[in-house]
Amino acid sequence: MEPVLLVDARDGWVKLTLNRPTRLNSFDEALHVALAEALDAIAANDAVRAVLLTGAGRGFCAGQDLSAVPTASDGSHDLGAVVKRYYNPLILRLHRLQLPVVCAVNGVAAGAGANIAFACDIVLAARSAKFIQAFAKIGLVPDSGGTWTLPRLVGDARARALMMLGEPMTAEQAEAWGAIWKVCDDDALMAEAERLTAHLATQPTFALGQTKLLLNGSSTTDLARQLDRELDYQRACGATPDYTEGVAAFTEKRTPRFTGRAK
Ligand code: T3D
Repeated sequence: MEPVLLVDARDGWVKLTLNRPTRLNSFDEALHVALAEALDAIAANDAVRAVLLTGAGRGFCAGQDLSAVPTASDGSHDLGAVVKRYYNPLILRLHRLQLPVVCAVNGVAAGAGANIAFACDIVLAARSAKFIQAFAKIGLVPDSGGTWTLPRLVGDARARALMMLGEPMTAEQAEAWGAIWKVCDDDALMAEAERLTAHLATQPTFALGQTKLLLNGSSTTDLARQLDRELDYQRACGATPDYTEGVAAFTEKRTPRFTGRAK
């Protein structure tokens, strides 16, 4: 049987492909477990300096597999248990991973699938892709951090309408509204996403991880505290070999050779 997650180790980066194409890569338990294990292995491996997340087939991810929601013996569903066990830890893994995570949205991203994409750092989408906050269509609230992330990306008015109406946001709207970095032609998406991830894997990884931490915290703090955090993180970056190398390369007018390390 095909693995539900394809893990493809490249030179300094890893490509993760959700691989349940006949179900539009919706999440069952096996996919959750495989993705959690892969992200934990990546976090523990200093040789990995960037991640690319994408989907197999014509969709990126249709959120929860609606045919595989765990059912108790009395026939009831505790969706809170699924969210607590799988979706919340997944979003926090992506948010806290001290590496750039690129997401290549190759097709429809619905429900949790859309919000998983928005939890990544740099999102590229195929021109034919769309993002659907499908939750209201089945009587649920948006989860996987969508109510936190989407209003910050596109503003409250758009987030509210997208979530209450469940209407698709096209890839071009997503780019124009600031929800994603870039739209690519469908046949150019993967090459562009791989090129970008490979580039990030050669960059000063420690500084990029610190940048991610600063951005993650910026909307829930005040300016004075954020300035203090920038000061601390800048001090840490200034002590890295990559800072020394970056300045030397600038002075010598050559391309820097970053190690990505903190020490
Ligand atoms: O545990 C919990 O439930 C809590 C957590 C919740 C998180 C969530 O994500 S809730 C939201 C769940 N997702 C959805 O409600 C989206 C459901 N899917 C759709 O609305 C549509 O499939 C799409 C808009 C995404 C795509 O439409 P379309 O027309 O391009 O494709 P399709 O024909 O609907 O789907 C293709 C196949 O994938 C189809 O199977 P078939 O008929 O060919 O055998 C369809 O049933 C299957 N599929 C699509 N989405 C799901 C799915 N199967 C299971 N679960 C899905 N979410």
